[in-house]
Amino acid sequence: MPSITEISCKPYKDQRPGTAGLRKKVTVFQQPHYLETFVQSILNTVDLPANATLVVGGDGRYYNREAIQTVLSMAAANSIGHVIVGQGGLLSTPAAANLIQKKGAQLGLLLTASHNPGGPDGDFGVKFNMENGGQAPEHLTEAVYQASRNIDSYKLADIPAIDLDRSGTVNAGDMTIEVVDPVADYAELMESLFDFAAIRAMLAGGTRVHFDALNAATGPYAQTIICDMLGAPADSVANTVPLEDFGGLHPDPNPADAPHLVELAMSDAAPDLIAASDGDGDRNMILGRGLVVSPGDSLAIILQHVRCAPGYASGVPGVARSMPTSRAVDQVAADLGLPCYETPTGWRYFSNLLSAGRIGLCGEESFGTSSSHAAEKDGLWAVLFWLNMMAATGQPVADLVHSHWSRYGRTFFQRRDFFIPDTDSAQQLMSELTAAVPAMAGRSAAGFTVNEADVFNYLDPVDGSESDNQGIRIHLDNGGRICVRLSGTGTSGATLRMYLDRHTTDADEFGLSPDDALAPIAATGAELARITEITGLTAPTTII
Ligand code: VG1
Ligand code: CO
Repeated sequence: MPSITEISCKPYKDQRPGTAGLRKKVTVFQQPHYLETFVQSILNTVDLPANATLVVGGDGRYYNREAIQTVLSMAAANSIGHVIVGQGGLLSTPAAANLIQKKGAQLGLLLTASHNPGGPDGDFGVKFNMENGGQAPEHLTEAVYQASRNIDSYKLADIPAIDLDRSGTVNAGDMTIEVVDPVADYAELMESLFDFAAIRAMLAGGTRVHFDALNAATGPYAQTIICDMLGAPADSVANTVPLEDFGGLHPDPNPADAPHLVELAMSDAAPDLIAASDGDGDRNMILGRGLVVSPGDSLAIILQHVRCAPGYASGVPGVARSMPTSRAVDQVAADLGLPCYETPTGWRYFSNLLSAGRIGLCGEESFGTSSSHAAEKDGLWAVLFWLNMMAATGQPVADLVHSHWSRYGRTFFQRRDFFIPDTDSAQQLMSELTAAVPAMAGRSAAGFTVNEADVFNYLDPVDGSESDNQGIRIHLDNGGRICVRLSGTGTSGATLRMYLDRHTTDADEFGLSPDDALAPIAATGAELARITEITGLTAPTTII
C-alpha cells in the first residue's frame, strides 16, 4: 500500500473558476501547493461514492504531464477507485465528456486553459466535469471556490510516476489506473452520428478539406477520423502533433487569431471546406471558398439541415444559444416550431437543458457548437456535420450559407473586444451601464434609439436555479441588438465584450461585410457604454 501524507498548506484566495474552469498563468499554477489546493477543494466538495471513477486528461499544453501525475497521486490518496487517463495525457474536452458518460465516471478533471495561449509563459487551467459529462454547475464551482478559501491541507499518496505513454492498466495501491487511447471511443461515437459512407464517397470524388489542429488536442482525432476513416489525403490535416507551446500558434480558431486560414479561404487554392479547432478541441471555425461562416449562422444552418445526419434523423426537441450569440437560429427554430432557449455565456448552462431532453442542439458565438451527443461543445463534431451537410445536399459551404440567407434573411454578427488593463475601470463601466439600464429605453445615441434594455438574469427552467447579472441586452429601433459583458476566461486585466447583431431580409444588403453592416450600431454601443470616457480606449482591441 502506498503511504499517504497529509500536507499542510495555506489557502490561495484567487481560485474562483470563471466561465469554464480555473485559468491562471502557468507560473501561478507552479506556486507551491497551488494545483493541489484546487484539486483537493474539488475532491472535498463533490459528493463522490466509495471507489469512484475519475477521467483525467488534458490538451497537451505545458505543465499537463506534471499536473496529471499530481492528480493521480491525489486521487490515490483520496480513495478514488479507478482512474481513466488519455494516453500521452491527452483528451480533448468533448472526448473526455464522452468517456465520463460511457465509462460511468463520477468526475472528470480536464487540464486545459482551452483557447488561451500555452507554453511556460502562457496559461494553464482545470475544468471539472460531473457524471453527465458536462461542466460543474455554478453552485458547485462556487462551493469549490469557498472550500479553496479555507483549505489547510491536502492528501498525496506515495505512488511511482505513471508512464502515460503506455496504454494498459496499472495498480497504485487499491486504485487502478487505465491509460486509454484518447481517440477510439470518440471516433466510434462520430461514426454512429454521421453518414461516413456518403462523406467518404464525396471526398473520393475530389471534394477537398483542410483541417488545422493548430498543434493542439484535436490533431490525433482529425488524423484518425478525417484521413484514416474518411479517406481524405494526408495533406488534408495540418499541425496535428500536439505541442506544449502549440508551436507558437494561438489555438483560438477565429479569423483574428488564425488569419492564415482566412487567407487560404480567399485564395484560388481554397479547398471546399476549411476548418480549425481550439486548444482542447471544443471550438470550431468553418470556412468555405471565399467565406468565413459566422458561428451563429453555422448553428442555424445545422438546425435547418439537422435531419440529414443519421444520428439526428428524427430531428431535435429544441435548441439553445447563449445570450450574446446571433439570433439567426431563432428564425429557423420558429420556422420548425421548436423551442429556442437563451442561456448565459458558458457551456455549463446548456447541461440541464440537454440532460432533460429539452434541446438537441446548442451553440455560442465564440465558435462553439454541439448537440446532445456530448455535454460539451465539440469542434470536430461541427466539422463532420458540415461535411455531412455537403454530402447530403451536394452544396459547397458557400451555397449552404447563401441559400440559408435567401430563405431566412441574414443576421450580421460581430464581437468587439476591448482589453482594459485596469480591472477597476472595467468594473466601473459595467456598474455604470447596469445603473443606466432602467432609464435607457427612449434614449438616442449615434443615430439610433433604444427600444428596450435589460440586465440578463437567467432562470434555469429545469432546476429553477437563478444566475443573475449575465450581461446587458440593448435592443435598438432598427432591430439591432447590442450585448455587453465582461469575459470570464482571461488571466490578466479585463476584457469587455460588445456583441452586435442585426437581421435583414433585404437581399441587397446580404453582400455587406459585418463591419459595414454593424459599424453604425457599434458607435451607439460605444456611446451608451461610455467606453472612451471610462477606459480611454477609442477602438476595440480585437474584432471577431
Ligand atoms: C469565452 C466565450 C464563451 C465560452 C468560454 C469557454 O468565455 O465567450 O462563449 O463558453 O470562453 O470556451 P468568456 O467569459 O471569456 O467570454 V473554451 O473553448 O475556452 O472552454
Ligand atoms: Co476550448
